[in-house]
Order: sequence, then C-alpha cells, then structure tokens
Amino acid sequence: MTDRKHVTTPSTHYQGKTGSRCTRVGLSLALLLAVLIPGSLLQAQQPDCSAGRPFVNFGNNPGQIPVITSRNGRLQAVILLSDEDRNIAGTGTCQTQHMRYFKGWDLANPRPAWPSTGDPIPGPALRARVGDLIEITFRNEINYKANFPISLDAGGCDQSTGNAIVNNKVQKVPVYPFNDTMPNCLHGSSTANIHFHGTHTTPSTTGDNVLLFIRPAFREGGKIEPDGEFIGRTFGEVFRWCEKNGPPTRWEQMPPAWQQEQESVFQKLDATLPPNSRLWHKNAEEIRQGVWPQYSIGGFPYCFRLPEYVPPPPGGKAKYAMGQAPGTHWYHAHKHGSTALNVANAMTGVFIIEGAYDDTLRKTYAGLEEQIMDIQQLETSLNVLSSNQNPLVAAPLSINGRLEPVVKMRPGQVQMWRIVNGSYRDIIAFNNFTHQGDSKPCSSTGPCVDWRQIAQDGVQFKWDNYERVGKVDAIFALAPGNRADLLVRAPTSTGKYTLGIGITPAPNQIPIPGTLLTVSVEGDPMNPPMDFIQNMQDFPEFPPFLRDIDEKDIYTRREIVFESHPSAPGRPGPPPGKLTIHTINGKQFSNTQIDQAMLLDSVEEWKLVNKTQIIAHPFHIHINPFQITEVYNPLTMSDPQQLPAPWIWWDTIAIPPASKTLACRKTDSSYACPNSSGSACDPSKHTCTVNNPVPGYIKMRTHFADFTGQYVLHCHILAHEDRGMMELIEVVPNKTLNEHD
Ligand SMILES: [Cu+2]
Repeated sequence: MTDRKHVTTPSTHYQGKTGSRCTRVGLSLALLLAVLIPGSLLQAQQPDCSAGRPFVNFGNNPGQIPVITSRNGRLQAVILLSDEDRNIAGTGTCQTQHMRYFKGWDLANPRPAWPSTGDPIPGPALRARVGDLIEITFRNEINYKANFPISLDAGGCDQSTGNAIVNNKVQKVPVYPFNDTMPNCLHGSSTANIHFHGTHTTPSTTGDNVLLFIRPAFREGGKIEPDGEFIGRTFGEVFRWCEKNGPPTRWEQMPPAWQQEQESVFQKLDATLPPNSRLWHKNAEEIRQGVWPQYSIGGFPYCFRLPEYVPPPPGGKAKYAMGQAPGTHWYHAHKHGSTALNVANAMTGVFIIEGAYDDTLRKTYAGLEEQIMDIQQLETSLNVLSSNQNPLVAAPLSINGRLEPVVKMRPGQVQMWRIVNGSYRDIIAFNNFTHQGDSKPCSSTGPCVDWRQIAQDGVQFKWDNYERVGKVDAIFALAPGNRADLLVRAPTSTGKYTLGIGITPAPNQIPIPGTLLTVSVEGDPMNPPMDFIQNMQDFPEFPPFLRDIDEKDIYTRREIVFESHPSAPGRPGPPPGKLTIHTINGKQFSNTQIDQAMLLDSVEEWKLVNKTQIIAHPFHIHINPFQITEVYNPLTMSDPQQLPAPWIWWDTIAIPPASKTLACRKTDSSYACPNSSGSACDPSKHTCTVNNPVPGYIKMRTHFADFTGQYVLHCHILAHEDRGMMELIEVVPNKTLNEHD
C-alpha cells in the first residue's frame, strides 16, 4: 500500500473522536507523491474483528441481537440513536472507532440487556404483521458536542484534509469537498431519520418520511433536552391519537407540550449558532403555511399502518389497491447528506413483515429455523472517490457485525435465510457453496449446502418464478438495498462449506471473489431429512394485488436517466481536485423542485437508463414496488431482452452500465455489431467497439396506489444519493376518483 498514491485523513470532520485510520481515498492527485502515514491508534486492548466467529442471529436469547415483535396489532418500539466505541475491520486491520449506532427495545420491556460484544451490530430487528400499526419512538441522543463536534447540519459541506508527502515534506492537503456544494455533499451526520425500506405506507408526516431532519437532543450542563422520559410521555399521546385517527396530518394535532418543547429547544440551540444555521424560523414558516415542519430535535414519533390488501369495490372509482407485501424489508438512516456515512456506521436494521406467506412456510416446515442476515459494509469515514476508480479498496462485508461468521445447520436441515444487502455501496453476487479447504464447487464433489430463492425485495415469488428463477443454486446478485429470502438445504452428512461471493460496484467488471460466511453442518441429523418445496400446494399462495401489470393499463411512460459526469472529458476518473457529479435527468437533487408528479391510482411504465460506464447505479423508489419487464445490458446482450411473465417485483434494481464494447448480434453465418457504426466484431469474443458508449436500461411498470404525498427516488450507492443522485417526486390526488367512475 505504501507505494501507491495515497492520502490519509487522520481527523476528517465527519469522523468520530478516535477516528484514526486511513480512509483509502483513491485520489489521483498528479502533483502529490503521497504515502500512507499510520494514524495514532487508540486501543486500550486488542480489539477482535476476526473472521470465522459464530454467527450472531437476531432473537430473544442471551447474546442475540434483539427482535421487537408486534402484539395485538401494534409494534411499539423505541429506537435510540447513540454512539460508542466499536471494533471495525478494514482490509487486514481491526481498530476501535467511535461509531453511531441504533439500539432499541420493546416499549413493554424497557432497556433489556443489549449485547455489548464490541461488534458493530445493526439495530434491533422489527417483526410486525401486515395490517399492524407501527409506533416507533425514535430518539436521537448522539453526543455531538463531545464526539462529533462538526456534525450538526448547521453549516456547509463536511471538510476534510489529509496528510500527504509533498516534495518530501508532510503537508495537509484538502480531500473534500472540492467541487461538491450544499445540499448535495456529505454533511450533517449527527442529524438522522429512519426510512422503512420496502413499506407501502404514507410518505408524509409520521410515515415513511425521509424528508425529516431529526437533530440530536440539545446538550447543556450534563443534561439533554428533550429527555427520554418527556419524549416517552408525549409520544404516548401521539400514538393514542394515531390509533384513533391515523397518522397526524397537521402539526397542531401533535400534543401541545411537544409543540412548545420543540420551539423552546430549537431556540436554545439557535442562540448558539450563526444566523444562517438557525432552523426554528424555517419550521415556524412551514407551520404557518399548514405544512408539516421538516426539522425536529431530540426525537420523532413514527406512526403508520402496514395496509392489508382490500380489493377496490366492484364498480367503484379506484382501480388499483396494493397491500403491504409480507417479507424481508429493512430500515436505515436516510438524511440527505449523511445517508452513506450513517449506513456505513451500522445505522440499519431488518424489518420483517409477516403475513400469509409466513403462515404457509411454517405449515410446510414445522419449526422452520430462520437466519436473519444484515450484510454491512462498515466505515467511519467515507471514500467518496473510489467506487468508480478502485474497487479493490471496498470495505469488507460483514454480517450482523462479524466477518465471515459460521452459521450452524443440522445434517438434512432446511433453513430460511432472510438476507438484506445493507451495504452502502457494493453489489454482491451469490455464486455457490464450496467445501471448505478445496474451493471446488459442490456440484463437482458431491453433497453440499445448496439454496433456492423464494422472494426478492420482500415480495414472494409466484410458483412459476420459484421453478424458473429459484432453481437450485441459481446465481443471484443483491445490489445495495436488495433483499432475498432463500430456502437453504444442508447435506445429510456433517462438514464445513463456504459461501463464495463476487463483490463489485458494477456487473460489467470482473467481481472480486470473496467469502461471505461458512456453514458448519453438525449435530443430530434431521430424520427424515428436510427438502425444498416440491409441490405448488406447499408454496405460499400469490396474493391478487401482486398480479402482473397489464400493458393496456399504462397511463403514461417516462424516462429516468442516471449519469455520472466526470469533471474532465476522456478521463476514467475526475481530475485532481474535482469530483464526479452524479445526476438524474441532467440535474442534482433539489428539495424545492418536484421532478416527477404522478397521478394517484395510475399505472406507469418507466425506462430507467444508465449513461454511466462501469457503474451500475441501483435505482430505488420508495412506497411502491415495481415489476421489471425488459433489460438491456449492451455489454452482454446484442438486443434488449423482454422478460417472461409473471414478472418479479423489486424495489431496487442495478441498471446495467453504458458500454463502448457491445455484444455482437448473431447472423446466419457470422456476428455483426448491433450498432450502426460499422465496427467489426472480434471473432473470438463476439464483441465490437464503438466510439460513443451505448446506455444500458431497465423497463419497469408500477402503480401509484393508495398514497399521495412527496417522497424520493435515488441511486442506492448511498454516497451518490448524498451527493445529488436523487429526485423529489410527488403522487398527487386524482380528481377522477372523486368525480367519475
Ligand atoms: Cu449511483
């Protein structure tokens, strides 16, 4: 590492107090001859980040990461955002870093033992059922004064410098923000909120509202304001109101004590800040206009329902209704400007929403054992430059806070694995299991652990797709934000098997091989051995609201273009001192401009285009999932591919990158370049090279059912989102629903 061009950032402003390691900023500063300078290592004792420790599941046994389960139709949880020292693995390193984290508990069981292993574990798993009301007391108690002094979203972009050797001398050099500007830059990392990724609910007020900025509680003289007791009491009132009336729609519906406290605490904080960083007047103006205020301090009461599907009444006005799809969803911090850093700090958790899907699986498999896996890519400072330049420096992947953990299975057992790619950056291809030690694919060496996929992004497969896509050991890939449910089957004999993956920020690159976990098959064999589901009647029934969206129902079509603009033409990366600008339809995010407006209860078809080479920007839209009907990857497909129905539902999809190398089209006797450039096809590779990159694309269909309001679509490479690759969108009321049938 020392002979590469390298800059360290020993004290970037967005790091914690003990932040001390190389951020692996892949700068190509031509004038610098930089070498790695080790930072001061503040380690009281040797931290343990070793690979191969036991897998820590979510559950309510000692040592497990808690699961908070709904009762009587309500999930009542406290999620606390705080900070502590945790051990974080780098490439071959293990260091104690000060990190932000979520922890939480059931309101009925305040502050149970929280596993304190030093591992950067995710927040608690939430387990609710379709139809439930979700009541979450979110408290932000980050000690910003002591530990993250320049993290308040009160000023401009984060600034960081690094030490580099220039002309044989150690010098401070700027490494951020260069040409990034507010609000599309990394900033304000102690402000947070929670996105409930995969929920079909209201995006407004106390729902899945990512436009909220929730600051840490105010600290003065050893006290915090508002404190947990006050929050608990006033939010209790909010939830009782919400149970009766649904989510509040106006600020005046919040308890007067909360309204007054927010104003008073904001004004106290404002008095300590320069005028352009003060916030209360912005809230006051929104409240005056009857708009839900954007800023909170110390906490926020999330209250929303996960709707059960109710068919639109025959002859009625609404044509479409969606229910919440039961499945593996997740939650994570989503404050613009700090989403990537907060998710990299482990501010994520799994959100399991149960329904008929789970009932059938448990009927088919009595005592079905589940492994819940939150894949993380942990960092305390971000490398915003490397994702399109040097994929080799990605942070390692861990599961539930541990590297390559060992999952136990009994011989002949089938388990259900709920896998969330909660990494902030990388795409993971699930390749195969191999016998530990020999690295040979099991298919060539005898019985092995194998899998079949049963759900994508928290939406169950239809039986046809279980047979077609969920074949035994079929390779699949999860972009950041994607989920998969698998049935995993152990062989009837004992042994150890490793799960081989490929890690890449782009499918057009050769993935870096790695190991995600090991399965140790041990203990009493299952008698009789369990097997994959073989009969349609044992497979979860497909709900009617997930039927295919018909072409004749499409009301309108749009094109959404993702493009990263290098700051200098013809260069693989930005020039010295410049960063790539990430845009959607040619512009960066603005919180004052609606980029797409859709009519409630309408069906649309969108072409998601990627004009960037190398990077497969993962498109994600909140509130409603979509069906993918067509794919074009210019590198691998000579023509766009129509996908066979029934189509799989997704809420995040990596769009194939643009390419100058094109797959040639097969003709009767030879291969022809699909582009009209006249380029010749390489006879061995069947590819041709053209001058202008040909964009990749995905076509998807969706309906904007049930909920109006403003929310976002964005790239799920989260530093791209923070740096502007996001659109503000709105579903607007449909007058025909009121006036005509
Ligand atoms: Cu992106």
